[in-house]
Amino acid sequence: MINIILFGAPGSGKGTQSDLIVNTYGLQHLSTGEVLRAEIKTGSELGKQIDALISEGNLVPDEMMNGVIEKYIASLPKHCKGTIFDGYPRTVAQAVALTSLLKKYQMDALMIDLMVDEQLLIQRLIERGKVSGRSDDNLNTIRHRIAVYHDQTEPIAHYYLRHGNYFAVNGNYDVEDVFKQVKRIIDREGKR
Ligand code: B4P
Repeated sequence: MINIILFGAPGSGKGTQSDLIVNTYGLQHLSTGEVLRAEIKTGSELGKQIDALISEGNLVPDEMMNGVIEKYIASLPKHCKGTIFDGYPRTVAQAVALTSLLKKYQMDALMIDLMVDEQLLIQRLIERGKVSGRSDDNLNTIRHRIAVYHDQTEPIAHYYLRHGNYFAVNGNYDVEDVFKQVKRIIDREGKR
């Protein structure tokens, strides 16, 4: 079993690489961004609150996200090959919660950090905004999301670095070239 935390700034390619990993390795995929967008689509009161936070480029509260992950891990089939955590954890509190949850089920996870230059992140998200219809893919919100990433999310990389299960990838290349790097890490670490 291999659990992978796909990490990186907004637009670094977490969702894109997750799809390739799922197709190649048959892992389960949990995108917290997708879970939240699905809740917004239901039109529920909770969805409205989430929508207001995401549209401004802010994170949703840790307790809400940790609850989602707890339910997800408890529902995993016994013989699954592992999970890609796409967009989670995004704060140190979420990282601490994930570590203790995985421990409870005798599991661990490695982190793959997709490192992309800021100008390229902005360019990709502006491009995606032309077709995604996402309320957070506009220049002002993108800038705020990147600032939130540096402030609240980036410190998690040090947490995994300290625990010795951190791997960086140069995410500036095209999708296939980034995937080659990701694949090398999974093939090597999956054998341990
Ligand atoms: P997410 O849905 O996680 O999305 P993201 O960070 O915007 O994008 P991602 O990195 O997946 O980029 P993608 O592959 O699509 O988060 C959305 C929001 O939800 C957050 O801002 C937050 O408010 C909330 N949220 C989610 N999880 C949370 C949590 N745990 N706690 C609190 N709040 C949470 O790539 C972007 C674009 O680039 C695409 O158009 C793609 O085609 C293109 N692209 C990708 N790789 C490329 C490459 N190598 N070359 C060229 N183009 C590439």
